[in-house]
Amino acid sequence: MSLSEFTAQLDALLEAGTLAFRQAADGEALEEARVEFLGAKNGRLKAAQKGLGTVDRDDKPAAGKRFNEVKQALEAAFDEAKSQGGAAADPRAIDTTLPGIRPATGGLHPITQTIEALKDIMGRLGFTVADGPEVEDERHNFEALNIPLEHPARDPKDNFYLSHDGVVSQLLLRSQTSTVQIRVMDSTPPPVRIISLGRVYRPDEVDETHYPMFHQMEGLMIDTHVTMADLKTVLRMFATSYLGEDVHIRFRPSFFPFTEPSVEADFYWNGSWMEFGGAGMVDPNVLRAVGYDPAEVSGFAFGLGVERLCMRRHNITDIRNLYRGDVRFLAQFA
Ligand code: FA5
Repeated sequence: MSLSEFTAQLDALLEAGTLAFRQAADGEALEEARVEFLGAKNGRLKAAQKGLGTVDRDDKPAAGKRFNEVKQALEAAFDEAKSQGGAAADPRAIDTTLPGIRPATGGLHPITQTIEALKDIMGRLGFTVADGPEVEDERHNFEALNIPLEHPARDPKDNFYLSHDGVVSQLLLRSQTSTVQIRVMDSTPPPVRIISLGRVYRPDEVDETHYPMFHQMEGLMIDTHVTMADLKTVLRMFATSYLGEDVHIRFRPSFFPFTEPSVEADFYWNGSWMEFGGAGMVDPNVLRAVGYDPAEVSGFAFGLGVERLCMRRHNITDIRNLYRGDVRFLAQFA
């Protein structure tokens, strides 16, 4: 046999053997393939080795070298197949009584979970979800909400106005979700029954219950004959649904430019009252600003702090824990 015939035979053998090892579906098939190609007695490699004796004397060193290379390559292909597919797929190679390894999965942030829960509760009370942008203009954040230019709430120091090239613009990060009330009433005739959940921004000093970015749930209901009793009923039903039947809530008289009368709502927690929202009957000036007739329709609105509700529900005593990004804290809610 010539050297080239011998090496061609070896190459074909290597290719066929490697393929057979790779394609072995389980440990048994892999063992069969091993016997066929690498078997010490009748294996195909053993058979090919016999051809070595027929190669010209001068070519023998090269032929022998090639034979050893192919032998090693075939053995390596077998070892690899064994460590990967073949042996692993063999049911006898797996101890099914060992405890499994739980895959590491992520979880939703507690505030995201809270938002979903609030949508669910309010959805059952007939409120659908509306949305608005976080970058707002002064009409939606102030003017249409009956907050005139000279009102202290519009002070640039109390808001995050956007500036461009050092010039302060008329746009700001919304300081309340009440902006969405205006957007909805501008675009839909009454009746209205919506909630809106999202981020708001204020340059507040950070402490246990204040953060410069937080979430609010706005609620708005406009119809004929909506009263303060409806507002209190809805807020009470909402609070007991989310915080439990035993939660104590109270309403205090308050003031907002866009509601009259206005209240603030508190829940009782760990020995003191905590404010969780503001609410009231929509001021006739607001109804007029969006083209509604205050003689025809009335309504209530509320804006609740989502973080504070989440904190009360899960007994989180410091709002900063929600935004530290500490996995040990967050994992409790996964
Ligand atoms: C308002 O923002 C009104 N827009 C609410 C409203 C809507 C009144 C509709 C009437 C009608 P206030 O500034 O009180 O109100 O904020 C509402 C709630 O947001 C607070 O009760 C509190 O729970 C939460 N909140 C306010 N500031 C912060 C803060 N810095 N960090 C976390 N939560 C806050």
